[in-house]
Amino acid sequence: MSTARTSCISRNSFSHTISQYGCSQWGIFLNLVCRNIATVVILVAVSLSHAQFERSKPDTQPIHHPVPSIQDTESLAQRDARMQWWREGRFGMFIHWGLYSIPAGTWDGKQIPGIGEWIMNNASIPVAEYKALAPRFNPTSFSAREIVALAKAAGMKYMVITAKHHDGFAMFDSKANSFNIVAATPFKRDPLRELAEECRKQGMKLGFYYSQDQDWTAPGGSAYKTGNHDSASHHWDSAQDGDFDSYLHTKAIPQIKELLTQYAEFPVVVWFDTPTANMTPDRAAEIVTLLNQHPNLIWNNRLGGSYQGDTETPEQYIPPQGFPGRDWESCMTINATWGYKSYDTNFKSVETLLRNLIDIASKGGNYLLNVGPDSKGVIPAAEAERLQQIGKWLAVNGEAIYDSKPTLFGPEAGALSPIEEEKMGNPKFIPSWNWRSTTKADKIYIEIFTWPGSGSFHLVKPPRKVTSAYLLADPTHTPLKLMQTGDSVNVHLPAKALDPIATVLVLNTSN
Ligand code: JFZ
Repeated sequence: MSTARTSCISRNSFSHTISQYGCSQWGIFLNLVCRNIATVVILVAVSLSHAQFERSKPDTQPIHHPVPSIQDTESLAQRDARMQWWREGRFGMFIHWGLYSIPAGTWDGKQIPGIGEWIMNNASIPVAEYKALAPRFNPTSFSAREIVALAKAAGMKYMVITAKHHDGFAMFDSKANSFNIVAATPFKRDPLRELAEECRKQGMKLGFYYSQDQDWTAPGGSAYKTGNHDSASHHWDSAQDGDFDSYLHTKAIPQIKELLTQYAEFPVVVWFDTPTANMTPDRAAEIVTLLNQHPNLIWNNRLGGSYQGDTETPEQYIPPQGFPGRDWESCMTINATWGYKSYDTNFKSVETLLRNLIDIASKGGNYLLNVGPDSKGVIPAAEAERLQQIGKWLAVNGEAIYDSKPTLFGPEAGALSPIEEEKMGNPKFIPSWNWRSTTKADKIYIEIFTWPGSGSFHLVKPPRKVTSAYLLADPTHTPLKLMQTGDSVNVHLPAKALDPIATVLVLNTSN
């Protein structure tokens, strides 16, 4: 189902396995380079083949699918055209929003450990009790206009919202199943329709997350096992028992059809999740038949049934070397939960979030950063503030991120530890946070995190000829003094960084 270089969701077990990266030689090389040079000069760039960061046709073997998907049949040029906006966009907003924003991490007076949107499973809430949240859901402060405007201000180019999460509650107007926000709540509005309208107005792309396999309130829906739940069905309430095919045919497939047809040009992305053994190739093929009717659609690698989709979806981590030959998107929380938890104030700093974005861009991936609106429909202020700050940086420096190509170097990202190991026994990747690099046809960008005390940035054997240099945050783009000696280049820098988090050095280059 997955190759050595793809992350895979293990079937029916709540453990996310990251398989080997197949890069031990690269790692040894990194180690040698870093140990010998980093001690002498902190900011040294060593040229390295950048082929490992480039995106191209998947390097995986074609798999026989009951129904060929768009990825199986299209040409490389068609794929490039289909993926273009997504590759250029680089930065998206993930929105986890649903009934779980009401308990917000607390059930029966007890704080329930784990991610907020899993509360029904983690607290073994009976179906009837969970469904009773719907009449209490009235998020009257929800403003699609404000949320889309926030995403824009953050410099995000697309958003993906939970249309239905594992709890089975549809956040849209569904005729196929009445457990939805229009039919079962006093709110009666369709947030997906409102978001679609605003995205259209404000020039934002919109995608839908849909939990196609796990559904904890529909009879026959799957569940991952937690706690003492039934060892075969993983259910904790007999109301969950039933036939998976009838769940698929009466709820999931009809709802996916609704999502694909009710919102005009949207969704442009469908984000599936947590396939279990129930999602056989034949069942997944029924969904693929629907997806194939929307030839511009982009969908992820979590459908199941051996379909690999368009995008790898590393969750809560940045793959040290990206995913060679694959498009990929790191999805990450802004605190420690996806769905709102009232007491999770473990917010990442703007510095961490921006470094993540830059790190991901330098490795050729996208960053899908999550927000969790509360039960009134409002994105917590601590989250909104951070997004605004990221947007301020991008307003100045976005040129280095959007539509950029990965680094032409490589070792600046860090190295595999010669001693420390991951859980799986592979050498642990130790990131380095001095700088990253992104690339365009005639420019190399160096995003500098650690401002060199030496007063200059030193490049050994730059992969292209450097003709001039300036700082992106300098409004006049005043040329910086260049010193070329032998096969190295020294760029004179001002004494102080222009931005406390990342100052972008632009090198004009010719081949
Ligand atoms: C999944 C969801 O379960 C989660 O609620 C959230 O939507 C996230 C973006 O995607 O996260 C997972 C998926 C698989 C595992 C853990 C979390 N796993 O296999 O351990």
